[in-house]
Amino acid sequence: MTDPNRLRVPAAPRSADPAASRRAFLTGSLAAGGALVAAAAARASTGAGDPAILEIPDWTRYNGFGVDEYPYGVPSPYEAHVVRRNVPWLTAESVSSINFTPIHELDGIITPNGLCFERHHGGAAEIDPAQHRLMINGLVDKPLVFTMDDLKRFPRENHVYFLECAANTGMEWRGAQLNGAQYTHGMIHNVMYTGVKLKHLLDEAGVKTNGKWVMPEGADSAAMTRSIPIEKAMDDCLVAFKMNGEALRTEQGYPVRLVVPGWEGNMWVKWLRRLEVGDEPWHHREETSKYTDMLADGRSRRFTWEMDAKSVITSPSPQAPILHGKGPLVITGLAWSGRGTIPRVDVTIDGGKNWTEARMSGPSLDKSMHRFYLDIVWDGSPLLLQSRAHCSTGYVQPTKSELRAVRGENSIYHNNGIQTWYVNEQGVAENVEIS
Ligand SMILES: Nc1nc2c(c(=O)[nH]1)N[C@H]1C(S)=C(S)[C@@H](COP(=O)(O)O)O[C@H]1N2
Ligand SMILES: [Mo]
Repeated sequence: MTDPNRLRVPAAPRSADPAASRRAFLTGSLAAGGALVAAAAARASTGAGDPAILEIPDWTRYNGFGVDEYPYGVPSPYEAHVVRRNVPWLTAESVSSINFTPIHELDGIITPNGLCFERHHGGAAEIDPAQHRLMINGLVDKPLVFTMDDLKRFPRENHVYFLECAANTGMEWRGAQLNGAQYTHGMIHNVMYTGVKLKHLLDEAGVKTNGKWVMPEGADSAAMTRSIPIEKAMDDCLVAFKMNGEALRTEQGYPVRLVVPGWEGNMWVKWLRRLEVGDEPWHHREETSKYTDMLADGRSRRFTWEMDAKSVITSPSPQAPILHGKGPLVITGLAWSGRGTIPRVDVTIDGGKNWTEARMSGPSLDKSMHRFYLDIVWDGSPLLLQSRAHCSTGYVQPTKSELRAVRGENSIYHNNGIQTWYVNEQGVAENVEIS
């Protein structure tokens, strides 16, 4: 374990929003933070004498802001700390970098668009949709070029899928590293996509019998390319233009991205401009070799595209300590599998001596995140928290040592081992490893 304070989250930045600063009378309580929350919870049990209930607050005395203050709504200024965060020392520059979804602050299964982690190799391209085209060429009967309007005339579908970068949890291969679920497990998001089945577009072009691979290419400066077997392309891949009902965000590939359900994020080419059909994959392309898992003997695993079942407790966790002391405690987390659904998650509070089946809540969708809860009464003694996902295929999430026994220590990608958080008597949590 490296210095647990290294990634301690800075205090919530004040809102830069002018409407909020006009209401400067609010800022006194804005700065209060966690201590106040804890105090308020303690008072709730006794009730009497709480000024917050006895006195009329300012927001009740005066009108709030009018309907046109925010033509596009933004979160409450009190939620200003709930943002994507970067780990500056991980990458050299922000255009070829990664940030992380604040999963420790979220609930349910849907990631809000503005909080979806970003991974770009050449920055986020800003594309005029009217000028954008998608071409299908290579081993097809009839090469085609689609405008965005053309794409929107094909039958559409809606699906909720998680996208996980293969490098998610990659820093944890050799031992506990980063102190927060956002950093250890935040290279993931889960949104509802609206798009057209890739199969419809390929059928329109007519794939020749020797067309075995589809090679998507992005319009960004990285011109990212990957190779996808034709079976997957014809199965459930989508050419998507909406996320959670609205247009894709620029950083998620506006105006159109490829969705490759259950498979590693690298294949989900953003700013999609071309799909070349070929008879063999683009092995020589840099990105294909980069995302290869190294085994202990130096050999590499090839074609490891599916994301195996995985889970993490999002709260309590290092960035989401227990602030209210002993008593009722909601333990919650996320589980997902690139091969199906998650019918069951087990949770332990004693480092694996006893496991309890968690309560699943919310939709259980194929290749989507699942939400689980374990509601306990905390006696204030230290906890060793772990969660273990069961995939609908029967596969069970392995421990980190089980994973290392098979994969060695030289990997970065596809780390789906069981995560442990140690919570002390004060409710402070940290990233540890116990097996
Ligand atoms: N065109 C293009 N597509 C891309 C990338 C890129 O750099 N350029 N990064 C890939 C990687 S490695 C991942 S993990 C996902 C990240 O998607 P997100 O930014 O929506 O989280 O996009 C993939 N698609
Ligand atoms: Mo990635």
